[in-house]
Amino acid sequence: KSSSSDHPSAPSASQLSQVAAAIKSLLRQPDYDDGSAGPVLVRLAWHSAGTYCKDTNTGGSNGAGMRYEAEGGDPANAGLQHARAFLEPIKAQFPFITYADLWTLAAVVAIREMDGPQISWKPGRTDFTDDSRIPPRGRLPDGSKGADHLRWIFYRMGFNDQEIVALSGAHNLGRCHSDRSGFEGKWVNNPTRFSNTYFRLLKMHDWKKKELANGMEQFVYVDEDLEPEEQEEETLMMLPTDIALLEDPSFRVWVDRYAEDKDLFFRDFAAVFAKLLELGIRRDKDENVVNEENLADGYRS
Ligand code: CCH
Repeated sequence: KSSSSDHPSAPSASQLSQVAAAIKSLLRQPDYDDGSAGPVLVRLAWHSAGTYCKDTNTGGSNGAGMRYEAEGGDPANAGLQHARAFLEPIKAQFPFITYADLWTLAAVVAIREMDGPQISWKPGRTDFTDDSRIPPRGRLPDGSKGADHLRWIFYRMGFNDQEIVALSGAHNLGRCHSDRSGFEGKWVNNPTRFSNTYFRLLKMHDWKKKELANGMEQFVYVDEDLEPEEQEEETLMMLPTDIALLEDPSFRVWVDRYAEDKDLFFRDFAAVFAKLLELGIRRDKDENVVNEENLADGYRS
């Protein structure tokens, strides 16, 4: 066997199942948001990977750069310290797992526990030991923009239009927080259960532009049949980027298909989320991660 097979940080299958069990048991958080850590854990994994640039092969989920101020303090990552804090006891209990593996595995476990698809995931990511390889800010999407922006951001990672729409279906989960992104509210009524409801609501409702107190614009749907207090409670929202999926003809094809066919959405989401988590990660034929340190040691895959 080549030396690369003895990857120092690759945990065994039984070690990983212990970590997965521990992640499952922390998902229920009665005092946090909608009672689950799941949605914010999914966003942590996505933002850790979504910095990838295929032309320069920089960014991506290897490294866990959000532990450093340069990335963790990016306003685009506001609120994700909660996700990292939820996972800290697991890292303490299982020091053999890297942060980069833990953050990505947590999302995969959370999605499955929230009734979503099983997503394939591989260990072996390493953690940066300084902030010298952290990608520049500005690589994550801005919710106030439109279809051109989405393409500019996601094409850079190597995704196509269908994959952009499938990934966006993650907005079935969780909510916007006015003190994090400045947007406010949730996309679906049950934001801790993974499904294709986001696509169905996107098509079904007559979304109205609303200016928030902070001057930001989002889209809302208000059920006029409800009492005013109930309306406040039940108001659902969409970001301008979500509405762009509805209005752009090439994105719209996939909104329609995913709204109709939950199984297709689950299959496509599982494939594209697995791809997201592997961006920028090079593996040898034994699936071990090839990183700059072992390349520097003369390693060849
Ligand atoms: Fe997202 N997302 N996201 N998103 N997102 C937000 C919350 C979540 C955009 C903007 C926002 C993806 C794509 C996009 C989740 C998963 C994914 C928020 C609210 C904004 C704004 C943040 C806050 O205030 O806390 C934009 C723009 C895009 C462009 O495509 C993709 C891709 C994924 C995953 C596959 C999840 C989950 C949340 C909920 C987080 C929570 O804390 O509840």
